Amino acid sequence: MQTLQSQPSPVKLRTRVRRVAATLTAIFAVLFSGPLLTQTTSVQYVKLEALAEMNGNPWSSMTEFNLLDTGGAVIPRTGWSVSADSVETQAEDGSVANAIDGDLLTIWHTEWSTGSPPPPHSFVVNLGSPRAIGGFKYLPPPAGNPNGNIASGACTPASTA
Ligand SMILES: [Ca+2]
Repeated sequence: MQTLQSQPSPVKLRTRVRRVAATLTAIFAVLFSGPLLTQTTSVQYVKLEALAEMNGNPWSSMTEFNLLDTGGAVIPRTGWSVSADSVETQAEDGSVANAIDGDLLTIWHTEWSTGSPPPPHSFVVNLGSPRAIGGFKYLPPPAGNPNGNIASGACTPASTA
């Protein structure tokens, strides 16, 4: 009787990818996260502005984006809407909503197949209603394809989308 035990099922592979991604989350979240540059009591819109990519490419991308409350806890993303200055829609699904879907296998990516607009790139969150924000966490694209990994930028309250 043959056995295929050495062949991981797609489900197992997906779980492994998620474990690796979760580990990377802990590492990279430290590299680019922090308090909002301008402290305010309550904001409805927050803008992440990407100024440079780690390899000098014109793109920006991210796997997940979170905001923290003033105690450092992750704020639930229920009711959020997000927008960006550029989104790749032709060669891959680089939808901006991919950055807040909780899926480590989906990313927001700026346009690259029919043009590559240069930075700065902006990613704006509308929280739906004002609330106190203490910081943010940026999860870059998976290590296997670091295109768009934001090397420098700023996260600030924004007045509108
Ligand atoms: Ca995602």
